[in-house]
Amino acid sequence: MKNEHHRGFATRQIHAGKEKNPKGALSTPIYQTSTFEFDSVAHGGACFAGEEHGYIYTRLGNPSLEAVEKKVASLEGGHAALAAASGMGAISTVLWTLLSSGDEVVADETLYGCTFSLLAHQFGRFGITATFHDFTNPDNLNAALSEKTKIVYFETPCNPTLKIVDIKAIADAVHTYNPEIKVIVDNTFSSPYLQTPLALGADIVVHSATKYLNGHGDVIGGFIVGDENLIECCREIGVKDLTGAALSPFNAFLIERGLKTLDIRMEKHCSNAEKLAGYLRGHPAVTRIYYPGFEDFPGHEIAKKQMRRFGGMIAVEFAMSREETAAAINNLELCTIAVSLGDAETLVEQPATMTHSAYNADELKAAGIPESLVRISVGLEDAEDIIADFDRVLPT
Ligand code: LCS
Repeated sequence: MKNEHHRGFATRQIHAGKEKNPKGALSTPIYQTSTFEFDSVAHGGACFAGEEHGYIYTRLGNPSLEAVEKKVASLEGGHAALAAASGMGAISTVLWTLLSSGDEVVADETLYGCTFSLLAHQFGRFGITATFHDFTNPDNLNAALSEKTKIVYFETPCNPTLKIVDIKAIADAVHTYNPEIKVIVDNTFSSPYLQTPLALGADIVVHSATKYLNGHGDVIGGFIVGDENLIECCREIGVKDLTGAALSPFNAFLIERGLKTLDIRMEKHCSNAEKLAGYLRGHPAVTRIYYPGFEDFPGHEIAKKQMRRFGGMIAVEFAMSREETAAAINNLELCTIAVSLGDAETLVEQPATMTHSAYNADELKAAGIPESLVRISVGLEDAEDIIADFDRVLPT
């Protein structure tokens, strides 16, 4: 797209990354191929001589992936992006690419369960340590950094408590301590429509594209966004040799299609969440509600500063036992009990037993995740119908 940097978000979500197709196809075709034809075998060390467009093998690159990579890079305001087979594929690819034995990761303590498990329970086997802290207090971060620190890692809003971390404050503090440390932000809960961490000083953004980016609950995918050097390393070392976590061309097509409506979907997710949160706040069965849009939510002012709106996620504690809560949730008819988030359907889950079951009881406590917490990914249905579903099952 010409003059891409001057175009608005909606224009870029539709047009960025798209190449003029030689056959005139409007949408990027699905290049469903594992390998690419060479004109001749390489000679004299000049490998890749046959593939004039630079495509060799889909694990290393493919036109369907390239189109969606360019779109995501544009939306996040990054130089380049790399598609991965899942959010965990993206996260493990960037971490394995950047870390060596003896290095240290300093992470926020509230993370998606599998990210936490990778850092807390798996990396130790390879001589990489991770320490976990509450990044809402900058003193915790400053005390944790050391000469071994290579990566500072966090989400905001955090999964599942919606805790808000100040991206600019953390990036500034880390880079003042040592500009070589890479600050990685998982932007899954916001999507680039609501928040762009690179513009606030982060070095790298990771995504589970399974969620809002694709938005239709039919794909597992992920992205890494950063400078060209980093993305090339992640491609040529990370995906190629370490993880092999390449996205399939068909899933690249679906994500590219989903992204064309990201802004209008996010607006509706945000509006519906606002309405549901407002209803739940006034309900006698609710004891605590976690929603960054409320003025009395810790981090509300930071969210206002760094996010366009407050997102489509809510978490709730009820004035009921864990069993009573489960019984009420099990009676929902419209809303679906399921992990994942960011889909058209409203999804309800219990982190302690589902998405965050990798945390043990002490780790849940340290991360501020109550065992009875219920997380709601507010969908795109009519808000009145979502509210009516909860109203029917909650005791008054
Ligand atoms: N980062 C965040 C913030 C996530 O919420 C997830 C998945 C991932 C990374 C990993 O992405 P995946 O490999 O699944 O594409 N979160 C999930 C959740 O909350 N429910 O189910 C999956």
